[in-house]
Amino acid sequence: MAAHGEGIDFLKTQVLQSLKESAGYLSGQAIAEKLGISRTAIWKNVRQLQADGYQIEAVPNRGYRLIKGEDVLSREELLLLMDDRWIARYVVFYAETDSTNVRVKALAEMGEPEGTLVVADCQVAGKGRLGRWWSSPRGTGISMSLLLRPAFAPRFAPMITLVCALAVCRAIRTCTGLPALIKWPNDIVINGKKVCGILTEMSSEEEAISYVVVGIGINVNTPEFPPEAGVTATSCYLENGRTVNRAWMISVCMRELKDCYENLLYAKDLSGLLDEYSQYMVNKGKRVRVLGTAQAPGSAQAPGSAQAPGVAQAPGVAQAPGSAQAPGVAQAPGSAQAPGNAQPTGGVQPGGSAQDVRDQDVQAPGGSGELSGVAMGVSPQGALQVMDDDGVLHEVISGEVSVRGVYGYAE
Ligand code: BT5
Repeated sequence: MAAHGEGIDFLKTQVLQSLKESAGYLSGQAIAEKLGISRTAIWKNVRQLQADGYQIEAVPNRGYRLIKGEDVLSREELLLLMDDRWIARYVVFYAETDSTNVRVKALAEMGEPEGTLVVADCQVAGKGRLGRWWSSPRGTGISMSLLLRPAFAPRFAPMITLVCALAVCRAIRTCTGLPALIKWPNDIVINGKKVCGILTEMSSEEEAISYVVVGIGINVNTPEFPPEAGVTATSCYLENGRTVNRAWMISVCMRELKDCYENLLYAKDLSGLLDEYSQYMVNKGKRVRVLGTAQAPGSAQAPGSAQAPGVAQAPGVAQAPGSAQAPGVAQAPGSAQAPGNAQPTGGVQPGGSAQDVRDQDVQAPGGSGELSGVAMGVSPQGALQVMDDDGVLHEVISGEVSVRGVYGYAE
């Protein structure tokens, strides 16, 4: 079986489904007859489900009963919820892995199809942008990466990060009722704190995309964060005190992502999604400080030429000198395109360093590569539109945005 077949156990999925459909106890005999297998096989599968974390009562003469309301993340749980023809059609699940982005890149290199989804209950080397890390403790959050193979030029790929953010924003709102907002380009925030980060990596040659990996980390039921995550991290649970079934939230994310991504594929820009995106922009109408921008005053962007930030070049891809890496997207220091050594490149940092500037509440000095002004919205190509204090409109095509009042800092 191909890599996406790892751990496939249709019987286990069917046993789980039978238990989920039953309001009360279900006898081993009844399940055995329904599925056409022996009672011993049923017992073995129930044992495996229990080992996966499901609480299943086994009472003599009555049968099995699944205790509902728990949040077990398993491949079977995901398969029961995914029914699309392409998105998440193949699901690989890890109880623990290094990074789901690393796993998807390996699958992409093996030729796995668009829509392949890797989900992990825990990441031990979760990646943020620019070599930063991402906290993904066991049993609490969503760590997932989706393989895409869009048939458009590499310069369009960064818009995928934006449509993905919109999809996740919708999904969090649907599943929790919380007022999730988008912090252009990569983050989702709730009440001023970061609940989700997105890491998009691309492998391309000349004018063709080989693949794009969209990595999404959502803090769902996380009760607390390590101090290193900073005061800016939050989870859905911390915001409303309720736990959410992560498999369900993943399935809603996939449904919304499919909708947004197909919209992008059709339009080749964000025009069909801009109104909604603007409505959810936490930065809109607020002062932003943009560091390390590559932008032309007066928005001198040729249509279709904007390179939005947040897409890193995936490993093992020969880079023609001066070709595929678009302006405004810097290669992090020491990231010499060695296979297996991709460096995320979220934007050009002053001096080439990968400093995390988000917590600073500082007015931009307005020097080279820095811009201070009011975020007006996003262009159809995904660039952040910033009006400076002289009334000049800039289209920011790369960099990181620091917004006053966001991440828990008072206005
Ligand atoms: C991001 O980077 O926000 C992108 C995070 C992407 C994570 C997903 S999980 C699935 C897939 N597999 C991976 O290996 N990665 C992707 P960035 O904007 O650079 O933010 C990273 C910074 O956020 C860190 O330096 C910490 O300060 C902080 N941080 C770490 N873990 C956090 C968490 N769980 N929640 C909020 N902030 C966190």
